[in-house]
Amino acid sequence: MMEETLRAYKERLEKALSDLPMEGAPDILKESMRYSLLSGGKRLRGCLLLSACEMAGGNIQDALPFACALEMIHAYSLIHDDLPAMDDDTMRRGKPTNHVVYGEAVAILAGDALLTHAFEIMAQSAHPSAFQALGEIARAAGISGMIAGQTLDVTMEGSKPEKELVEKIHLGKTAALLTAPITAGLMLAGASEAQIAAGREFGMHLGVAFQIVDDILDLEGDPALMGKTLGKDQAEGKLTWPACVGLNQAKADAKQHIDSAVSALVPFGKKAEFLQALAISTLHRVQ
Ligand code: GRG
Repeated sequence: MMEETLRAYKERLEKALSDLPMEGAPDILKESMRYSLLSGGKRLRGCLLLSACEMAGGNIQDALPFACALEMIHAYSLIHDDLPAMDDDTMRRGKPTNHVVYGEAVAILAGDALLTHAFEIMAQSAHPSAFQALGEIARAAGISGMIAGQTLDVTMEGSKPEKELVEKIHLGKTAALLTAPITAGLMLAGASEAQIAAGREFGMHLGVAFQIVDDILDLEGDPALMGKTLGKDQAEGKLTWPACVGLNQAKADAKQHIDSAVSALVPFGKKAEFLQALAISTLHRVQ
């Protein structure tokens, strides 16, 4: 049931992403943007936004440009994260990374273009809550959200893994872009302040759990399923949750965060079942 709903959201999103207008872009830029944007991926952020909007009685069609925007921002962050100056990765989603195929200059520009284009797409929405949702997504992607987390991640590499610092990194680099789809989706559905606060609580716990599981998968995952090189975190002195608390405690903590995420959505009753099941499924993910 959860898988079927997820498949339907994903299909809707894939079509919208594939149909995105990119007029005026030079062919090589368009090709590089589409290479990363349409290269698979779980589409978690886009699906979270569509389902949060539906959970609060909103219209999926109104939410679609914002779901696409989140996937564009996510794709940009992965392109830049894979660059030699950052994580220096050659494989992503089972394919060569963007800069390996198009060169560093075009990859940087494709990332910049995806980020900018995401805001152009959202700005075209005439929905009464469009500006509020756009602001929410900008904050999550920006200087106190994803960029803050990534800055700490890159600059604190090799330092002592302290729980408080690692949680701050996880809240920024990962949880911010998993919370914004929920809160923005709820805003587009005209949800109340209390509902948005509950959604924020859900997103933050889901996001932190998602990154803990990502850290665990770097240690014990299957590179073929993950579609990228694993085992780099330890070698590079990355500040991961298992490095702070050990592997077994990290697994327990991920479960605890998912339990808290599930509880946060109780006020939505049965309508929250999809998002609750999706959150639980991330604990057992293999990719
Ligand atoms: C501004 C130069 C510049 C760079 C920005 C902010 C940033 C670079 C990168 C974001 C940091 C990052 C990659 C965090 C990790 C989050 C994470 C676990 C990503 C993988 O997400 P999935 O598993 O990927 O949802 P798929 O492939 O399924 O979409």
